[in-house]
Formats: sequence, structure tokens, C-alpha cells
Amino acid sequence: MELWFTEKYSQNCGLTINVKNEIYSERTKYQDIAFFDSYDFGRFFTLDGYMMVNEKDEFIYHEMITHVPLAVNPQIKKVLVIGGGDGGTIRELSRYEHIELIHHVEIDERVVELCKQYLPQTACKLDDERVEAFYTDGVEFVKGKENFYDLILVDSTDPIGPGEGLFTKEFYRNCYKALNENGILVNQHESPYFPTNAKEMKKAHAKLKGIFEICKVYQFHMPTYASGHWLFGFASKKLDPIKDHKKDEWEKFNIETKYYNSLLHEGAFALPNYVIDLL
Ligand code: AG3
Repeated sequence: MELWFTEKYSQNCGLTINVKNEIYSERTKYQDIAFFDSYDFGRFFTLDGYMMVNEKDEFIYHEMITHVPLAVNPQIKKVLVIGGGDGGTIRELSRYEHIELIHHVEIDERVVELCKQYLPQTACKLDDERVEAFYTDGVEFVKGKENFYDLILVDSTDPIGPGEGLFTKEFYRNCYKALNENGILVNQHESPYFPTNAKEMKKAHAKLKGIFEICKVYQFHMPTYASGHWLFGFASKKLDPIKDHKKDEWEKFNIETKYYNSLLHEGAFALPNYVIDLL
């Protein structure tokens, strides 16, 4: 008997993956989590039925969420990661020796525990000595923090379920306060293509625009997320992702990447007209 995982992008189309085995699943306090082994994407896990991470294409998302801001401000030392319980974002951050601290705020401790057990490819640096973990809601965590972080990475799910609060004005305002004057916020920004995703991405962008001086989106190609065309938001107080791109400084770090490079950094901010029209 064949087993297929399907995530619907609309009523009439979606992603479907032939699965070898379901490895584990549970209903945590916050969401359904499941791990599978597949033929084409290796081990993958889902939250509430949505593809989060698979072994084959996770490098694209995790390199793009991390190296873009580090190439705009290579001095980043204090980082806050909200979400990202799988650890892929922290794995990429941990490659920068000069980063001093990483506060990791994940609402669902089970995601972290299970990824440590079933997805070591991404979870391998969650216990790096610079990482301090807080199992709490990111929305609450940022309240009252002032002028502290160089970078906030919001590695969230879609804006339905436990991730919803991470797409609100109040949250973005508190992130703004929590960042210092060179501060950058990068957030998971949905896809511009299918109407349900595009609606959310448009809303998120409009909210951010009212709060941060500089507010851009950049794109990357993600085979297993709806339409394969996904975005991150780049918001900052004064650093511009292109004008302040420190290509040479970043290249000196000598970080080996499979997707990100300096040319692509600049190209990622060049958007198709239909995306510009949504912003
Ligand atoms: N964060 C989830 C991105 C959104 C996926 N959405 C979807 N499949 N409908 C990924 C976590 C990686 N650290």
C-alpha cells in the first residue's frame, strides 16, 4: 500500500509526496506534529499538516533567513530567534564565531525535543553554548525589551494557529523597541502566489511598513512550499539590504553555502511586478 502526504495549496492543487513510513506523530499542547521518511525529500516534519522542514531543501530557507542580515551587518552579536524549533536557523547562526548570544524563544518545547530526536540535521546546534532557550510565546517575550538585540529572526509557521500573534502590529512594535539602532528584523513572509498566502503576506507587509523605517521583502525558491516561491520580510531602523550590503566583509567569513551567495543577495530583492503591486 502506498502512503502519500498531501498539503493543499488551494481547493484544487497541492504538494504530494510519496512517503516510506510515518515515523512518529503526536498532538502537543499547541499543534499536531508528525515526522515522515520520504523517497525524494528524505526525513520531513509537519505542523498541523503543513510542511515545515525536510532534509533536502531546508538549506535554502535556513541560509536565506540568516546570511542575508549577517551580510548587511556583519557585526551582529546578539540575536533573538522566535520559533524555529527545528534548529535550522540556529545551526546557520552558530557558524558565525563572533555571535555572542542567541536567545531562542519557541512556544512548543515538544517541537524542539522531537526535532532533536528525529531531525538531527537541523537540530544539531540547539545546545550550542551561546544558545539560551525560552519555552514561551514570542509575543510575550519581546514585550518590555529595549534596545538590546542586533537581529530578530521570526522563523514562524503560517499566520494561523500558534504563529498568529507573530503577524500583529503590537508584536512588530515590540520587536522594534527590542532592537538597537542598527537592528534588523527578518520574518517568514509567506508566498506571493496563491491568494490565501498572498493575502497574509500583503497584510504583514503593510503592518511592518508602518513601524520600521526600511521595509523590504526578498524571495527564494523553495520546492516544498506553496508555489515554490517564498518570501522573507527585511525590516530595519537604518540599514538598507542593498546599499549597506557588506559583500566583502561577509565573504571573509568563508562560510560555505549551498544556496546563498553575494550576487544572489542582491538579486533576491529584485521582485516581479505582480509582487511589487502587492506591497
Ligand atoms: N517555517 C514555516 C514556513 C511556512 C511553511 N508553510 C507552509 N508549508 N504552508 C519553517 C520552519 C523552518 N525552520
